[in-house]
Formats: sequence, structure tokens, C-alpha cells
Amino acid sequence: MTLDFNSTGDDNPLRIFVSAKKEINELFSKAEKFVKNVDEFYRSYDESMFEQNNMTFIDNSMEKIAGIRDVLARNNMKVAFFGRTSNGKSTVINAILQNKILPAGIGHTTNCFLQVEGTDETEPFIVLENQRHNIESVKHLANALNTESLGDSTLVKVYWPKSKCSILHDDVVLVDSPGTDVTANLDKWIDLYCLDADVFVLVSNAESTLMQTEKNFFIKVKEKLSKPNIFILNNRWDASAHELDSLDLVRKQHLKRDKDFLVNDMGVLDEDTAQNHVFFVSAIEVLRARL
Ligand SMILES: Nc1nc2c(ncn2[C@@H]2O[C@H](COP(=O)(O)OP(=O)(O)OP(=O)(O)O)[C@@H](O)[C@H]2O)c(=O)[nH]1
Ligand SMILES: [Mg+2]
Repeated sequence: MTLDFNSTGDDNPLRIFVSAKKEINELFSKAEKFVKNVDEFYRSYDESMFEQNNMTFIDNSMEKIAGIRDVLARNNMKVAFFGRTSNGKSTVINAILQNKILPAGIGHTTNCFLQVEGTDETEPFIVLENQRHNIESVKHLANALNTESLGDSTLVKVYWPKSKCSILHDDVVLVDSPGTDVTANLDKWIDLYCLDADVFVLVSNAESTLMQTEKNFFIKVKEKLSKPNIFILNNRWDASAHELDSLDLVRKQHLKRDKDFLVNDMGVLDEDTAQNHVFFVSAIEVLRARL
């Protein structure tokens, strides 16, 4: 099956994901009601009439279902982007959104968490500590973020008109982060922003290699989430493309290291599937082409 992300019909993969999530949510809602009924039934009699194992089984089931329901409660798909400073996380998100929404540039640019989601309103706005601020453009967003002395674990929600960006119609939420190398708050980040993410994207720099700081961050994520769904983007591939002689070799080298990380260090994928989780991209070129 070919996946057409530009499709506006029901075959759009993001729409399929969101509607599948809604259906699963309904199933767990029913399962929760069922287990509650059984629990009430048992409790309406003298508990000593039943084996303790049965009661424990019911309690455990209720706990498990509640946990799964929490994760499924959101009907959107949350995609979180991580990687070292300047690897191009914000540019990748802008390329996906086909708009220069997030500030991007050399040096350490993103200084807090930025969550982009769609709004039915016609003008963009941001919400910071429950306060709404109107913004006209990315320049205003950058200024607004710079004038506030935000901690690197702060979340700013960016609401961008769905009418200006097709991907936001499909309840996708994209989360940009500061570089994993510039913070002492990795544990806090994981608790605040990773536990409910559906997909993680590690934006790596194809001009160098996957760094230990990036790997360590995801190894920490894995300690809390049993099987994070991770994709690796080897960004800045345009720069490598100048070295035509060694291009194939460099690609193979990156692929080997990335697969090794996903399969052996993380243990989240097998060899064959890992191959489909590694990409070589030039966010800047895609963004330019899409503007
Ligand atoms: N050549 C090239 N430059 C890129 C590419 N993607 C991003 N850049 C440039 O790299 C610089 C950093 O990009 P950002 O998107 O701000 O990087 P970031 O990972 O968000 O950085 P922080 O916010 O500081 O963590 C910018 O000057 C981008 O124009 C790419 O694919 N190729
Ligand atoms: Mg950034």
C-alpha cells in the first residue's frame, strides 16, 4: 500500500491513525465499563465468598485499563522532536508544516518547548502560562519568546490556523524542543513531554554522527516508556551530497550506526523494521521547495 500524506480523503495515513485511535478508545471505554460492572457485582456480595485471586485480577485489570485509557484519551497524534542543538529540529518541523512557523537559526535557538497545533481561528496565537498572546508571524513569535525569560522546560503552545497548513487538519501535534545537549533537565523533560508522545523523531546531523548525548536521552526515555516509537532523520544530507565519491559509504555508515542504536542499544525494533525508521533528509531544501 502506498501512503499518500497529501491526500485530503479518508486514505490519508494521519486520518487513518486518528480514527483508529478513536475506535481503540471506544473499545477500551467498553472494556472499562465491563470490568467495573464485574467489580460491582463481586462487591455487592460478601468478598470472602470469592477467591482472593479473582479480586486481585479485577483490581489489576482496572488499573491497566485506566493507564491505557489515559494514553488514548487524546484523539490527536503527538510527535516530539529531539536532537542536539542546530541539528535542524525546528527547520524539520517547519518543512513538515510547509511554513516558517518556528524560529530557526544558527547557535542555540529554541529555548523552550514549542507545541504546534491547529486552530479553526483565522489568526495564529500562542498560549503561555494560560495567557493568550496574538502573534502575526514567526518574527513576532521569536520576539515574544526572547523577551520572556523562559526556562528550558517551559511549554509554549502555538496555535496555527488549520486553513494555512493542511497537516494540522488531521489532529497532529508537533513538539519542538531545545537541544538535548544544552540542558540539565532531561529527567524533567521526559516526565513532562515524553510519556504521552506517540512518536519520537531524533533529528541527527548527517555531517557528523549520532552523538552519545542523543543516545543517552532516548535510553532514559526507554527506562520510563517500554517501547518508544522512534524514527531517525539524518538531516543536512544536502551538505553530504557535495562529497559524491563517499556518499554511498557515508550513508551506509549512518544507517549501520542508527540501526545498531535502535536494535541493540534501545531494543525497540528488529533489524528489518529498523531500516524503515531511518531517513536521510535535507529539511532546508524541503522547506524552500514548499514555501
Ligand atoms: N545545510 C543545511 N542547513 C540546515 C538544514 N536544516 C537546518 N539547517 C540550518 O541549520 C541551522 C539550525 O537549524 P534549526 O532548525 O534552528 O536547528 P535546531 O535543531 O532547531 O536548533 P536549536 O533550536 O538551537 O536546538 C539553521 O541555520 C538552519 O537553516 C539542512 O537540511 N541543511
Ligand atoms: Mg530549534
